[in-house]
Amino acid sequence: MKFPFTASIAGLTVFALCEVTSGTSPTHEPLTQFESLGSSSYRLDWNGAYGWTYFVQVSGDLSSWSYCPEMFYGENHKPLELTTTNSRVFFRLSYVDEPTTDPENDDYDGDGIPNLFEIEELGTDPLDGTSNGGDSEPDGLSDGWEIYHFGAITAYDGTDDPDGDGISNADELAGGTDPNSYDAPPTNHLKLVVHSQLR
Ligand SMILES: [Ca+2]
Ligand SMILES: [Ca+2]
Ligand SMILES: [Ca+2]
Ligand SMILES: [Ca+2]
Repeated sequence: MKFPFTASIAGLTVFALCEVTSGTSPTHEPLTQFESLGSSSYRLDWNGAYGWTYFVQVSGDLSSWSYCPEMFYGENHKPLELTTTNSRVFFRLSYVDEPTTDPENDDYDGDGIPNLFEIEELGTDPLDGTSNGGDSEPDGLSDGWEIYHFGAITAYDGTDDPDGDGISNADELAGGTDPNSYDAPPTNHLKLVVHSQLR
């Protein structure tokens, strides 16, 4: 569901779209407010909800969108202030209504890369698991996952096991475990039952 609004400010036409891209409470879409701060600076604000996470995307043509490298969280979030010289600006506000207390380190799209790292370091989509930087080597590990964990895409391959826990990097990625931290293998308890017979 979308509800766009427009405003003309000093010859600059600014559009804002509020679009629901995730969540299960479409009846509680945040009411957006938009204002000019002068000198091509703008403030976007909305009515947030406790425990919810918000992402803001910006576009100049409604075709190419970029995430603002900042996370917004809860009812007392900080409004977004933006300066631009573009003749037209569009905003898209997305929210996730799954309650969380650690939105920056959560991984909403399940690609193994935390939300904040996606928007701040990689420029990938934190709400799209296929947006992970690709696999340019290729070694079965997404570039984004490798950069997050190893700082480079050439440090290790999918079959390597730098933490020595017997779980390859490819399996750590698939299982959502940390490739730099020893994960104890599952313990198989062998139960020995001895039957004796009294004569
Ligand atoms: Ca992610
Ligand atoms: Ca992603
Ligand atoms: Ca490992
Ligand atoms: Ca591990």
